[in-house]
Amino acid sequence: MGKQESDDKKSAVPLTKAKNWAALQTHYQRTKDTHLRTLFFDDPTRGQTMTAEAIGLFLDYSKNRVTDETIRLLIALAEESGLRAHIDAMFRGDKINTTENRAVLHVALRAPKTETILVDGQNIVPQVHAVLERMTAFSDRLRSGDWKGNTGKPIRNVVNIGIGGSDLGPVMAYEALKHYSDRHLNFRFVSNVDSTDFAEAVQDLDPSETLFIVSSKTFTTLETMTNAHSARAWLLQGLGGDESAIAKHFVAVSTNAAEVKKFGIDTANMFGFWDWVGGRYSMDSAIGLSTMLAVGPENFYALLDGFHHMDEHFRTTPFERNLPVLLALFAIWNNDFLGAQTVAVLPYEQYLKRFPAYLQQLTMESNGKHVTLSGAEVDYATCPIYWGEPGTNGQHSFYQLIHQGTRLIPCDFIGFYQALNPIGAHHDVLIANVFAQAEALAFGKTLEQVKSEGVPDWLAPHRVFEGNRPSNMILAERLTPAILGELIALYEHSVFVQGVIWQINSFDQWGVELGKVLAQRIIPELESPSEPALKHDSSTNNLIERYRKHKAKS
Ligand code: G6Q
Repeated sequence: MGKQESDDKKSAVPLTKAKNWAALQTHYQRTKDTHLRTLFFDDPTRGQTMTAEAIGLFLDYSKNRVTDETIRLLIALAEESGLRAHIDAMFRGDKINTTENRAVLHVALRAPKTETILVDGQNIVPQVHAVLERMTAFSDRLRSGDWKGNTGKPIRNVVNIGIGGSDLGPVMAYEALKHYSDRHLNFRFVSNVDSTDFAEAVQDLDPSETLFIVSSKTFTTLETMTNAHSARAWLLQGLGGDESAIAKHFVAVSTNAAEVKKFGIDTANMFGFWDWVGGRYSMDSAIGLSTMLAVGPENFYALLDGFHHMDEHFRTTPFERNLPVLLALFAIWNNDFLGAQTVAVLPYEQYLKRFPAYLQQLTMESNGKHVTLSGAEVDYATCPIYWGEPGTNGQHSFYQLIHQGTRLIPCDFIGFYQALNPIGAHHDVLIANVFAQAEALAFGKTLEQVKSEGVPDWLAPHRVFEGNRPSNMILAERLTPAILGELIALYEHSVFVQGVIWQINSFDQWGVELGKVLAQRIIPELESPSEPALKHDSSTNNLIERYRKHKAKS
């Protein structure tokens, strides 16, 4: 980080002292009692005008508790926060991840070959495409059966071993794009250090037809290395202990060639990426190798195109029509002014069943921060809790709380005009439900309405829906690889915008560290044959002693 940059960061006006923050607070006090029913009654065109459409995505934001003035002030806040300069700095490759002194260039992973993006004076775009070409060649060989296992059989099973950013993206993309995948290949994903995860993933697999992808940026992550070693032992046991089998059955995705080699994987079978790709922003790097193997290089390139379309939309579109910016500003409004503590992401598309889990890491690891870039404690709420399930399933469980509970839960609904597996009336029923949910949340049902339906007085309060629950509706034609790329990049950039406004570093994750360090200390205490001298607090000491007493003696 240059001195100038650090001085700029230090001199940023604290968010709560920003002119437009104060203006938004006043505005909130003035408008907080206005119901969405009133906003829609006062402006019958609201449902058409409060929408934005670009690159095949349609956003209806009319059911947020906002007026034109709210949006004007939120955009003014974004401008006052220097959002434009921050966007340019990210795309230019400035080291905006200041606590790790790194550039943040997931946008380079999907940049066309003709672009130039410099990191430390070097154009990184050719390196990105070189890896993509190697991935393509490998995918073609494996998918065609040309890549053979040690006994000469083609590969039928692909097991990705990775965790966090090296797992959630690959799993989500595999599920999301299953429609486009080669059904002759089986895909499994092992992440948890719980041995059940590995055992169940391989229990019906033939080692001679199985390829492991060890996906780890650092190649030192405890869970991944533990699973990789178990995979190695399982494979060697199944193939008669022939060490030369490793080269045919293991590939690595990593930035750490030395550790890959140490593990015994030929670096010719390693697909690299770079320190300017954060784990949770890496699914479109070589970490997406399992995705490419599943859907083929052409679909993978279409996915990258989708990401890139959103990058360009984000970089060049005025804020008032900029989808990630709008999504971020409503999130800030709901979080910091309306006091919402969570956001529910509710895709009405079964293939997106892992999308909420993926977004949990993207949003909460990025913006779950309590100090600003300059190290000052924030005096406002940062990242809300993200969660969700596909519709309509959630409607029959937790939606009750969204409709009638005491907490405000803004919802992002995602739906498609066309089903990938059209059968009878299913899709109309599905989409009727998502529209109905957003309608019910916004407008509710008053006591008068309930009574007019003949509901007795004693029952009426239970049947009242307050409404005024905000939601976004995101629609697209159908779930294609390109649309998936756009959706992911939409949230990536929305997270970035929120981080800029909150003045935090969205790209480090120091919070993950402490537990890791403490676990390393406890492992030998659990394994030690003699009683260890425990120096933890009384609770941790007691738990360790109890576990040692009761654990199965192996
Ligand atoms: C993501 C985080 C984290 C990381 C995992 C796996 O942004 O950094 O989830 O992806 O801890 O790390 P490795 O890829 O190094 O194994």
